[in-house]
Amino acid sequence: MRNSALVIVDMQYDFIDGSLACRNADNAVKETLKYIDSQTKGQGGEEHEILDTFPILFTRDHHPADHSSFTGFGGTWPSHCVAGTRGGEIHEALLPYVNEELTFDKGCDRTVEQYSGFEGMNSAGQSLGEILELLDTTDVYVCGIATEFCVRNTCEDLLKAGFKVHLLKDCIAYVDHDGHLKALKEMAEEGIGIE
Ligand code: VGL
Ligand code: ZN
Repeated sequence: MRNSALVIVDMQYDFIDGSLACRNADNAVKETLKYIDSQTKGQGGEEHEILDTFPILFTRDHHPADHSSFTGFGGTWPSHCVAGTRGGEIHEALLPYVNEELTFDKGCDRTVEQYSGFEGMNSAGQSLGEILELLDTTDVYVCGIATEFCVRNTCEDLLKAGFKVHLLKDCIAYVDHDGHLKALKEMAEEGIGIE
């Protein structure tokens, strides 16, 4: 039997309308909501029922204010997704689907830039990969921000761990359009389904 789950990568305000606003971000949020609806139709919208049949997991970029990826602290990115700020919050339209146990933070250590959500941790210290295994997941659907960085690294780690990975191409946002297309092409060559 196939068991599917959805992983929503870094759909946080700094990547949508904040310091690192990405292209197609508003549209990606809308398309993600449509996708969730299409997968959960007929379930009455009850959160627990949705979670039973189609778990939705979230990753968050979650940095301290002096993170080493920020300009001013040795890095190249503007300050973004600082823990406790609006920029670090998940878009409000998605909040009905957010569940603490299924929310995984990464980039928390100031010395490490962690693009992949795979090793992100929930508040109980469990990783995304660990929880997907506990859920007997075979197929992981991925959407979020940004194609070239966190989405790509998360997809590649999922693939390496043995999951079948399906990237929802209408539900992703990106830093650069050419970079996005190049990343999609390379991911397809690696065996990630672009759907
Ligand atoms: C990301 C740049 C810096 C991402 C995170 O989520 O793709 N990009 N930190
Ligand atoms: Zn970051």
